[in-house]
Amino acid sequence: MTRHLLEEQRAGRINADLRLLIEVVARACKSISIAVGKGALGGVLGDAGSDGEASINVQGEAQKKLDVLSNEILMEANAWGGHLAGLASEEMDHSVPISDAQPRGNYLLLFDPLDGSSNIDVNISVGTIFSVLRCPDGVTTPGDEHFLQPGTAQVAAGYCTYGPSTMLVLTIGHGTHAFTLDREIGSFVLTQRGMTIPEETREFAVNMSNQRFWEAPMQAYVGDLLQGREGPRGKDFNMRWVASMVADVHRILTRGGIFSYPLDSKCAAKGGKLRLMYEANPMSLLVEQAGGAASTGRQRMLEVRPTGLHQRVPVFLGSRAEVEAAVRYHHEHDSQE
Ligand code: P6P
Repeated sequence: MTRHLLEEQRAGRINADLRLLIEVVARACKSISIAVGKGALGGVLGDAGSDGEASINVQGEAQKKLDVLSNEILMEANAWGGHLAGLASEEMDHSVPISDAQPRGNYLLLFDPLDGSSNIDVNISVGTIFSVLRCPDGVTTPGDEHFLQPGTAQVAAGYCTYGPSTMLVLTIGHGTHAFTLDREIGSFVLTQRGMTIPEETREFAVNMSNQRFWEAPMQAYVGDLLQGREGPRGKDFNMRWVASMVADVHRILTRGGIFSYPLDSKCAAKGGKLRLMYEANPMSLLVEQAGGAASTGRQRMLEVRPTGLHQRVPVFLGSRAEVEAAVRYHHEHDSQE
């Protein structure tokens, strides 16, 4: 990965500070991979909290021990990196500015330290998602408001998936590339340059148990998928749902598909289920850089104007033609209202 990033730096597509920041995050992901890989042997499975009291995060979700540990690993790795002005995490109510005692840089790092963590205890792939923004000029102690930049402002985005192999998938705005962790030498090795999502797909990823709660356009869209070749889409579809966004998105980046977590009546009041700043935006940049598309169903994801650090949005992303089809169902529905 170091060689790849140095080549990007020589080509003028990245500066040393951002290169070194990405390398700090990658090293933290290696540490998380080791902790996740120990499973029950590491004494870090199960819920966080003590005396039988669950630890609840800002999302109102029970934290897993590995959620807390992963967050600590990323915080500690970046505290003395010297490339950041501030950090924000799914696991923390507010962003944290780099203190005066620590070296400061010009970037803002946002992350979901361990997404899909409900899958940890059943040994299913989980992952770390991260997004990098520039700290606004003249701001030395950034607050939450300085993180509220649209996805188009990201200078880098990536995830690390802790699966059968540990893979880090990264974009700095010039394609999406995959690196596989060689555990014997402890380095991420470039294993796929220029990931490309097929334009068309026959595979969709959604949690079907929410079907009765979906909005009408989503009901119509998925209903037509399920009719297969006898229906208006004229072809049969397959379904996958890991319930770990990193695993589902990695499959789509690798072989195509559409991933959706739409609005439903359970989460509509919150704006959706998935978080914009450190789930939807980084994943959307990776997908667009691989030739795919990403939308809320009603607008391009990367153009959403953030209003809150933990803001939630509906998500459609993946094979461009299929995302456009899903968006058409929403536009046709809305235009008839
Ligand atoms: P559900 C994991 O908690 C997560 O945030 C994403 O990784 C995943 O895609 C989604 O929620 C799964 O949600 O409702 O199917 O459990």
